[in-house]
Amino acid sequence: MSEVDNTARVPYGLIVNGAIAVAGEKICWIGKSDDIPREQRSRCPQQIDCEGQLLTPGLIDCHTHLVYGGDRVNEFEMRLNGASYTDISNAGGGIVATVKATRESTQEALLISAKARAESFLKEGVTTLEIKSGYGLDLENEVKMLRVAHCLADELPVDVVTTFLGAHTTPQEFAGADDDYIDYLCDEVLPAVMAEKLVDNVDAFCEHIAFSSDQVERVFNAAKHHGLPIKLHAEQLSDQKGARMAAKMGALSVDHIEYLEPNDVVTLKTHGTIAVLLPGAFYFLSETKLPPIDALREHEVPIAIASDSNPGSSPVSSLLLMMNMACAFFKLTPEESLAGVTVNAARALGVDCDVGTLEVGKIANLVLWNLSNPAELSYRIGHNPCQQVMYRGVLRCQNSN
Ligand code: DI6
Ligand code: FE
Repeated sequence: MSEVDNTARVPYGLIVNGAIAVAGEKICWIGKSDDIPREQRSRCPQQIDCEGQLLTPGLIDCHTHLVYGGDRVNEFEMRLNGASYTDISNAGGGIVATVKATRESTQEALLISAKARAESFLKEGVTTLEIKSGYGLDLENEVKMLRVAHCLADELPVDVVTTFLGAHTTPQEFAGADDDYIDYLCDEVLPAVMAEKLVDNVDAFCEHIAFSSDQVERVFNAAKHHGLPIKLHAEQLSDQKGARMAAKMGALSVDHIEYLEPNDVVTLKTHGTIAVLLPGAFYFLSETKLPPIDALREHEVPIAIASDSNPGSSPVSSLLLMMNMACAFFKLTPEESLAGVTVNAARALGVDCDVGTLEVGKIANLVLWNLSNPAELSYRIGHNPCQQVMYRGVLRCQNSN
């Protein structure tokens, strides 16, 4: 997908018989292979014949909870025996169960399990992963989770964007004192993770089982005080008007949004907020309420798609599967689906200056697929056509690909 010529919209921005030149870690030329200037050709010591196959930007998963201890397979069974996600959460399971397991895990153990999950995404051409905290919920354990996310970036050929999600739910030691917990996050935890340079963005869970719009607003004001961009888990289970509040505060994205009223979509457009759809959670929680897709299209709100990879509501390790589910459940077109894990995912993370499209000056994160029609990326289920990945101008070796 390269920059699209405004005069004639080309589906997927596809260049047929295209070529791309890379210098260092950046793209330095892109166009028709017949047009490649001689000096560009001679500048490239290595030439790769892609044999007419599809080349896309590296995929971006802009919403994951990849670092956590334990699993929640028992809750999966409970739900299939009649309990709801909200019942389990209210009975002390749900997010707090994973908080307990995460607090009991060492940094090393968390790294091993998160690395295995990350590798599944990398095998499918993911070159940027967002990773949230939010299963520590105290200073020591939020720091531990964020350090693991940074270790993943050091150990794997992937860019990691970290998001502080201290306001995921109220931990047991603050039970009945949600506002005190919000004070603690704003006054102690956020300044400390900032001082250690561990966070890029701040997120929160605005829901009846988590925090009110007013409480989230306090966290967002603290984030702004530190100059951090904000995003929100909004309208996943009910309409709390969180998305509207977040957009007005300039949020990069609002995520889930099944219960967002179509009338509120215009606020996203006005403030440049991206809609992030999470079909894995929709599917795994047997949700039936669809996000307001028609209104998003009507107001031209960019749509991103992500895995929400987490043990409770979306135990997913495949972004290609999310592309298929976005088409199957939300009726996105395969073109919208690919934009959802590339250009719009980059916007949802505020990294679109560097990645998300194939353009001169952007980082050379490229995926070569064993197919020629881009719609096939969304079409097959459980099939991985990823053939080769270039990360920051360097070919990933086959076994870490
Ligand atoms: N919404 C989600 O889908 C995840 N967090 C959130 O706020 C699920 C978290 C979990 O169930 O562990
Ligand atoms: Fe989430």
